[in-house]
Amino acid sequence: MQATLSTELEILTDKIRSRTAKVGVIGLGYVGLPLAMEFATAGFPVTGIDVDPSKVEKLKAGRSYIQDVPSGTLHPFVNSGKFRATMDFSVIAHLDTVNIAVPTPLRKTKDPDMSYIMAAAGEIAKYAHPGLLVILESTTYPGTTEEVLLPILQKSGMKVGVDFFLCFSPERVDPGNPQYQTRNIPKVVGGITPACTEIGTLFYAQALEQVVSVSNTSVAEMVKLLENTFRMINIGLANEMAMMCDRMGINVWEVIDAAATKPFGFMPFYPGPGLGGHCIPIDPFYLSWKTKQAGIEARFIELAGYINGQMPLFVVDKVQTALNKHVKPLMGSHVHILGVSYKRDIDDVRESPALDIMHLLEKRGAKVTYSDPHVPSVKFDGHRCAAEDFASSVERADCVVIVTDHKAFDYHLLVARAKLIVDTRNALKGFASEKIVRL
Ligand code: SAJ
Repeated sequence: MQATLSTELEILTDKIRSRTAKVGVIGLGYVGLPLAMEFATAGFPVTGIDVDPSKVEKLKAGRSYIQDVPSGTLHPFVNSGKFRATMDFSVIAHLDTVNIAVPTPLRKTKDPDMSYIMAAAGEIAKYAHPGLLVILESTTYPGTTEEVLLPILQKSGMKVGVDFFLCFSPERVDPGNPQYQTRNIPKVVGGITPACTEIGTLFYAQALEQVVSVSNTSVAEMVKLLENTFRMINIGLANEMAMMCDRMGINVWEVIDAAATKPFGFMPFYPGPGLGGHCIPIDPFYLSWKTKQAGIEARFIELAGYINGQMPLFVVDKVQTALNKHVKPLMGSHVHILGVSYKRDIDDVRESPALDIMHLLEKRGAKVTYSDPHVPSVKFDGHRCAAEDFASSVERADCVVIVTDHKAFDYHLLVARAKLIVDTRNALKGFASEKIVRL
C-alpha cells in the first residue's frame, strides 16, 4: 500500500513544482553562490546567507566576487528581488529549503574541522519548522548528515521524513571550468529517508540538468570522497613514477604521454611539485579519519598523502643538484619561482606546494623571489612577499623554477633569458636546451 505522503511532504512538493518554494543557501562561496543563481534562474525566490559582511554587502550591490558568477548575471536578480543576501539566519523561519555550502577544512592534526557545519546546523535548528528541506553540500566524512546534523535538527521534536526533510548532496563545482558548471554537472543526492531522497531529487530537478538519486546520505557522502580520493591517489602514483624515472634517467612525461595513447583502461595523471587546493589534499583525510574510527587503516590514502607531501622536498633537491652542476651552492643563490597558485590560471594559493618550496629554499639559504600574474602578493613564513617582474627576474636569477605553469608566462623569453630552469610541470615540453632540468 502506497505510504500516505505526509501533509508537509505534499505541501513542499507543490511549492517546489510551482517554483514558489523559498530557497535558502548558507555559504555564498564558489559552491553556494552559483547554486543560488541556478535556483534564481529557475524562478525560485532565493535568499543567500553568509557570515562575511563584505560578501553580503557586495552581493546587495549586485557585485559578484565569484569567477563563475558574472555580476551581469547577479545584478538583475538582486534588482528584481529574486535574490537577496543577508547575514540574518532568522530568515530560515520563512524559508522552505536550505542548502549548506560551508567550508570543511582539516585541522593541523589532519582531523576534520566540523565547526562551520555545526555553526550552520545550530542556526538552522533555531529556526527550523515543519516542511523545511535541509541539504548539506559540504564535503565531509560518511555519516556526518545522519550522526551530526540529524540529532541537532531533531531536537525540535520534528520527525525526519515526515515533518522535515534532510539530504546530502556532494558539491562538484570545478571553479573556472568552461565546460562544466553547476547546471550541467550531474547532481548526486541521498536522503535520510526515501521521502527525503524523493523531495531532494525533485528540488534539484527544477534547476539542474541531471539528478542522480542514491539510497541514503552516507552513500552520497562517500561518492564525493571516492571521486577525490581516486584523484589524489593517482596523482600520488604519478609522483612516485616521477621519482622512479628520475632515479633511472627516464623521461616520465614521455612515458605518461605514450601510456595515454591507450584508448581504454588508462587515465593520465601527471607528476608535479606537490598537491595543492582545498579539495584534493583535504577530502581523502575526511575518509581516512572516519575509517580509522571504524578500525580500518586507509593505507592508500596515507601512502599517497606521504608521497605527495614529499614532492616539494624532491623539487628543492633537484634545484640544489642543478645549481651544483653549475658550480653554485644553493646557499646565497637567487632562485626565482614561476607561479605560486595551486594550479594553473587561477589565483588560489590554498595548500599551494609553491609555499612549501619557497620555505624550504629559504631554509637552505637561497634568496627567493616569485612571479605570478594571478597572485600580486603572497604571505608565507609570516612575511608578505610581492610578485616581481617576470622578464627581469628570470634574467637575474641563478635558477628559475616553474612551479605553476600559467598560460600567461612567456616561455620563449624564459628559455632565451634564463641561466638555468627547473621545470616541475613539463611546461617546456616543446623546448630542448641544456639549461632545462625536468621533473
Ligand atoms: N595535480 C597534479 N597532477 C595531476 C592533477 C592535479 O599534480 O595530474 C595537482 C594540481 O596541480 C593541484 C592539485 O593536484 O595542485 C589539485 O588539482 P585538481 O586538478 O584536482 O584541482 P582542484 O583541487 O580544483 O580539484 C577540483 C575537484 N573538484 C571538486 O572537488 C568538486 C576535483 O574533483 C576535480 O577533478 C578537479 O577540480 C578538476 O578536475 O579540475
